[in-house]
Amino acid sequence: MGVRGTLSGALDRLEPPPRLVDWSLLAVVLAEAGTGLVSFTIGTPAGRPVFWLHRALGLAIVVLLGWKLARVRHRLTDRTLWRRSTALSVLALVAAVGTVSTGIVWVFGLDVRLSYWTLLSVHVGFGLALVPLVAAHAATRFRPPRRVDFEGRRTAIRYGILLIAGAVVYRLQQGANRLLSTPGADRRFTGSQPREGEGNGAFPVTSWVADDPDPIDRADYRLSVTGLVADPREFAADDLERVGGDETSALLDCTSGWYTVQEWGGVRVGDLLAAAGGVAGDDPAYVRFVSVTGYRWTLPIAEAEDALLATRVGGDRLSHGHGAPARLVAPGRRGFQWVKWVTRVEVRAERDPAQWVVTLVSGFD
Ligand SMILES: Nc1nc2c(c(=O)[nH]1)N[C@H]1C(S)=C(S)[C@@H](COP(=O)(O)O)O[C@H]1N2
Ligand SMILES: [Mo]
Repeated sequence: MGVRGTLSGALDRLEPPPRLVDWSLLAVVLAEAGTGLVSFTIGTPAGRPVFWLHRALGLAIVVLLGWKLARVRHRLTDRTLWRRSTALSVLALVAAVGTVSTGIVWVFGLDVRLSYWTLLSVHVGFGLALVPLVAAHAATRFRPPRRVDFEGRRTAIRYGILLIAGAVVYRLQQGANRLLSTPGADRRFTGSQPREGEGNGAFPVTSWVADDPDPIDRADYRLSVTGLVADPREFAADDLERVGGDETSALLDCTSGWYTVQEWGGVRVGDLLAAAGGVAGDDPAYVRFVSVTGYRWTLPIAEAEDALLATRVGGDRLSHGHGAPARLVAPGRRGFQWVKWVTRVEVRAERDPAQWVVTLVSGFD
């Protein structure tokens, strides 16, 4: 028996009962959507396990899908077996193959750009389409699992082996990246690829969805610092440069899959608040940064005070695309939280759950 025979023999022995394969696929797809979305909020290495889990589960999908296709292939190839729900099955299959293949290619560091879309954004698009498709497919086709399907320990062992195999393949893949020096080798733990160089021209202008304001006239620009501060006031762009003079090197990591390290210049937010009389009033616990477009993000106050309201990057004034006259630099946070074109800094008592929606719809009129 050759290597192939051994491998397919091992896979056969691992294969759970059909109903379990189906429901596992649904469960893993949901877990992937969950870990994928959560991973977007992670910017520090403590969150690494989320990325590992996402990749290992992705490999589990490959194996589960292989078993499933081997079982149902004839329903697609034999026309007499086509039903109305077959179209849905095919769509779900297309989305699954699209998600998995873009994920795998991305891990090797290849990127195909379709205007604003990186391969990672295409992966996310397929993935988000996959969730309702698999759910609908499950509703039309899946049979409820039975007690016997679970086979107790046997199932647990099978799934344990699958997950371990996923982790091993993941390590081998990392080794392959290094060995072949694919562009995937110097990705960050978030999967993002580096953009080298200094200043405005060195990294892409990226908006989360549709934010694209007209350039702000420097002479007319006012930043208002309001809320729970002793002396709410407005700052002109030149005022900001006077209060400022801070420099910090910080890493911007965009969820569309790139990162850059830049030298940012501007005002430490703690100093900005001090220039507005300092925090005052009941329970100043958060600072909200609001863009001219309405896009906004809120940070806990201690973190906000150490963040930078940047007016410069790489020694030059920020370009319009990068958020001139002033943008938030929030080290350890993902790029979408680094609000550009900030016109209001507001100290408040509450967090701001609506920001999750606002960042998505901001810019759509
Ligand atoms: N007002 C506003 N700020 C924004 C965005 C946006 O769409 N609107 N996009 C965010 C995203 S997704 C990223 S990755 C960074 C990108 O910054 P850059 O365009 O300077 O590279 O800005 C963030 N700040
Ligand atoms: Mo981003």
